[in-house]
Amino acid sequence: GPQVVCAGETMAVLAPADGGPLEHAALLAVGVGGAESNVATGLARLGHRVAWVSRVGDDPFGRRVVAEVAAAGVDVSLVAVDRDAPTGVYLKDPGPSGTRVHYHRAGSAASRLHARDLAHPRLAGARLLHLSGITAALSDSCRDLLVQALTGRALPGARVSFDVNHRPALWPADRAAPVLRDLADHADVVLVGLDEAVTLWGVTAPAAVRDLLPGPDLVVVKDGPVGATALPRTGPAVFVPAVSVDVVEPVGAGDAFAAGFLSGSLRGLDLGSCLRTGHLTAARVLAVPGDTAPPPDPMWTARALALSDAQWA
Ligand code: KDG
Repeated sequence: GPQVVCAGETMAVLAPADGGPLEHAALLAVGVGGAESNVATGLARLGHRVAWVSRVGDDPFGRRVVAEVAAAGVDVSLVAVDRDAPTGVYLKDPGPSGTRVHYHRAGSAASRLHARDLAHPRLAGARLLHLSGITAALSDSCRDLLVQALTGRALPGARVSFDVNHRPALWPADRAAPVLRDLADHADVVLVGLDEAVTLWGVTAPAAVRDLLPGPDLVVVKDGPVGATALPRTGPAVFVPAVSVDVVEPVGAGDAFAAGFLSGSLRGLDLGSCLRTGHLTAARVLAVPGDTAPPPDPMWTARALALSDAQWA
């Protein structure tokens, strides 16, 4: 069975082929994106056995989504095909102040995910279950899946990692803040952007985020191009600066960071090496228009992990 299980919605992505604003686009490029399947493909490409649990519509985009996730080496055998609900779609609208997203996902097949979708004997031995706060905004049954999983009832024995992933286009900060805080506090590992923590909870420093979330063994606070801080329950916090990249399109970089970080953690690396692996993996996605990218070459990663802190920075 898989070592890691990721569960959540994945959509077809339509983005202007010329990288310009959607309003004037003549051609749209079709891709695939979903926070948890982005993490799943990242982990699979880093050599882990990963299953992705989801639902898609019985439609061409559903088949496209499943085919692309499977092509990265992810086990998709537990993805259900729903005959009466469509695969979600989202549009990217690049602009001078970043990429805005527009969702067409209300009532999607994946919004019908529920806790029972994780109750499969093949998943029983997994070490890690990865989830995100996006799922909490999709439907009651989706939110129940998170609650069951985070209270250890959905996949007993697996650690749970939770990426807060507040999506303002799905729900405003005032509604999301208490829900995401409570869910995150029940996880074993939490990943959260400092920008998100500011918007949701009004905290502006990694240590303050940690104070807000006493439950998890580990909280990782990401501060974009500055770097990321891992704050364990006991022991000192570890900060590692990000690698500098020319950003082509940022969507998916957080998921790639999560894949790299969690890969390091599954391999038993120290926190600094986990953070470095996260940064290196994120850098690859930042440099392409799509939401996922092949991870760095393992030889390259090994060399980067061997650098001293001074050489890395
Ligand atoms: O993290 C990237 C995701 O946000 C993107 O791939 C689409 O899953 C997605 C979402 O709900 O925004």
